[in-house]
Amino acid sequence: MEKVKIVTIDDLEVYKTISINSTSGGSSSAVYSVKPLDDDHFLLCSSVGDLLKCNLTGHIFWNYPRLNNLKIERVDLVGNSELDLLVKSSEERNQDSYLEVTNSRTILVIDGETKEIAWSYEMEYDEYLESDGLYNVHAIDDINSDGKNDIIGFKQFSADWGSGDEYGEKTRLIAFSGDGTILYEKPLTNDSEYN
Ligand SMILES: [Ca+2]
Ligand SMILES: [Ca+2]
Repeated sequence: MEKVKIVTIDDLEVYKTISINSTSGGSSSAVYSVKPLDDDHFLLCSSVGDLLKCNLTGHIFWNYPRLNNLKIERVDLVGNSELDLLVKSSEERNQDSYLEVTNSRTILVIDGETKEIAWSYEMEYDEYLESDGLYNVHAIDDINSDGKNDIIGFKQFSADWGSGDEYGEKTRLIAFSGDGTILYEKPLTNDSEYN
């Protein structure tokens, strides 16, 4: 939760403090910028979160997902046999910049032949706030036998950690066909499989 303080221009007194449920994760080291749009609305961006349009009550009108630490895999996923680009966020921790996130909210596939974005996946804002995004996204062998490679990743809800439900209902494997169709999304395991 972020707090934005609004000050009067005359005497710089704080006359209002707004709470915003942003994706910055309350990182104390994040750097923020605010751009007023009109009397009631402003843009909020930070060095770790998504771009948000908010009003003075803290309501978020829209959010634009952050794509950072870009990592690209070349693999044939769509179109002709030309290699395509799977665009995601790197998961390698940069020791010099702990501001960098290590998960993907968005993944993109760019068709190697047309150079156009073939499809993209964007995790819903509320789900991203809870789960921190997709981890370990990578291309895998062709599992739906359409002649193209496919993609796998997982989501893990931090609320599950340490609560005895680390591999609970909300923590899921997600597999995409190379063409963007979700092939399955299911818990990594469940009680019966433990047994
Ligand atoms: Ca291709
Ligand atoms: Ca396939």
